[in-house]
Amino acid sequence: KHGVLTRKSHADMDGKRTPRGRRGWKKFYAVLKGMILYLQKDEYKPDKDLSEVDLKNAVRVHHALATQATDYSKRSNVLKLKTSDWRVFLFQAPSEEEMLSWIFRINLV
Ligand code: I3P
Repeated sequence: KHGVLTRKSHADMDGKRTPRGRRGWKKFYAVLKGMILYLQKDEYKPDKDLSEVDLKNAVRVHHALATQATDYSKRSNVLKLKTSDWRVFLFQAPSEEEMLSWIFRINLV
């Protein structure tokens, strides 16, 4: 699955709150491949190698939990992703349908 997702980092590894200055929203082109959610700056191109930044932004979604971010009301169509190393991300999808589809696909991994 792939598509545009806008990310906010809420907690870093071990659940520590992401500090101010790194809590902003950032738009990515997301690709879910195997157990990894790749977050790339540009649209996915099959024959292009991932940059160092792309690799740093990639999130392992094995044993992660995706839910609707019902406690976050500033934006719509936002899902919350908790990873197995206790990071927390919010991802805004372009529509409710897309948000539900991402939640379903991430939780299948
Ligand atoms: C954050 C940025 C986010 C905001 C966050 C700020 O600043 O303005 O948009 O979250 O508020 O800390 P920075 O880019 O300097 O990290 P919201 O859009 O959800 O308000 P927060 O600290 O209350 O999460």
